[in-house]
Amino acid sequence: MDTIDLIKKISIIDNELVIDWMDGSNSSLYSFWLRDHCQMPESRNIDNGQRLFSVKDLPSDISIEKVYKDELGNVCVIFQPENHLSVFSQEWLRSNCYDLKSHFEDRSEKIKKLWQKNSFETGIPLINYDSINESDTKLSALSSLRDLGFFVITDVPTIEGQVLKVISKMGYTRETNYGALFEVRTEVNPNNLAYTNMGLGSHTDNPYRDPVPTVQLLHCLESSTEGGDSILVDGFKAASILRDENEENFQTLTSNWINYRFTDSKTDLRSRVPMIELNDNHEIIKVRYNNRSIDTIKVPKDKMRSFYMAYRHWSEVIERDELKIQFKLSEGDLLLFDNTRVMHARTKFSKNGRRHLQGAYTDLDGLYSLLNTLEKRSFNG
Ligand code: NM2
Ligand code: OGA
Ligand code: ZN
Repeated sequence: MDTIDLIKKISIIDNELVIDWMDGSNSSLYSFWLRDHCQMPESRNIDNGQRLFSVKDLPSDISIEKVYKDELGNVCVIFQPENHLSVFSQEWLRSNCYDLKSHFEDRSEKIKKLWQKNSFETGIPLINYDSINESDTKLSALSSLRDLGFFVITDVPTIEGQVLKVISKMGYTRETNYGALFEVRTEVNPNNLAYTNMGLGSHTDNPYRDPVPTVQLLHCLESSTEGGDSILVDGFKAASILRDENEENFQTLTSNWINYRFTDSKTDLRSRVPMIELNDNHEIIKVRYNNRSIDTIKVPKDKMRSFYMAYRHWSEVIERDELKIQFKLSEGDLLLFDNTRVMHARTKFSKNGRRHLQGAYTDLDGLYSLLNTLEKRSFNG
């Protein structure tokens, strides 16, 4: 046998496959789960690995009749009443068993490196445009996106539309009513306060759109005004501070959903979502907040007072100086951030001089897919 034996003993107890691992741990795998995860060619397409049956096609009274190791060390299981043979490699069982390995998770606060102002004493994550096509650069940039929620690309050619070229190197553009790309500069009669010289408080973009664009890019083409600094706040860190300071306020914002809305002459976008969203383990997975776009607040009458207490507390936490990193984008800088986690803001800027950013949206699914692929490749050498 050329593979390392990971399993000391296998047995069947109470319709579960019980594995005593060499390292002293144990697993107990339910018959139905095991049959459903059969890896044989009649259960999975050989080429793409996709499952060929529905769980309803399995008999409801599945049991494990027999289990043994073959000469290669694979675990062979006979299921009744189908008399079905499934062969599992030991490695597959070890990396998939549900009692030792937790579920895949890339959105939760649990797997992120939460940060605040003093977390970046050695600088923020920067990538140079010249190396953007290299796998190692993409891997480290996208790891920063997953772990910290943002990175900055420097020396991006200051050519109109370049932000879309950057997206095309990593994923797909998320087109919206603002266009495939949007011009962030002072306009006459703007449909959005982003298109003025006003300062903007900490916010996430488009909370009135469901699903929200999950990644935002801002590419600086011109920057000669006074002010107009960029500010970032880790929304997950802010939400965790809210929870530490007042758990009830935190609960209030996760459980009372509100409406956001954006309207102009051609558009009426509406959503009903929580400001802070949790997963099934009560971990923070998403923040949505833009004070400019909150529609009439309608929460149950008996919740209104506590809602306002929590909402006010939250709006104060996200503006704390100790949470903010502040920097000025120079011409050629491109800021990319997770719009479900990192809140952004800007300081007001002078009317003299010019400030022109081109913005666009993309989504985390495509970027994380590339990251997962690059990680697998670098892991396998
Ligand atoms: N812009 C820049 O989500 C928002 O309304 C913020 C978005 C107009 C695409 C501004
Ligand atoms: C935006 C925005 C920030 C800036 O366009 O969504 O928040 O720096 N702009 O102008
Ligand atoms: Zn914005």
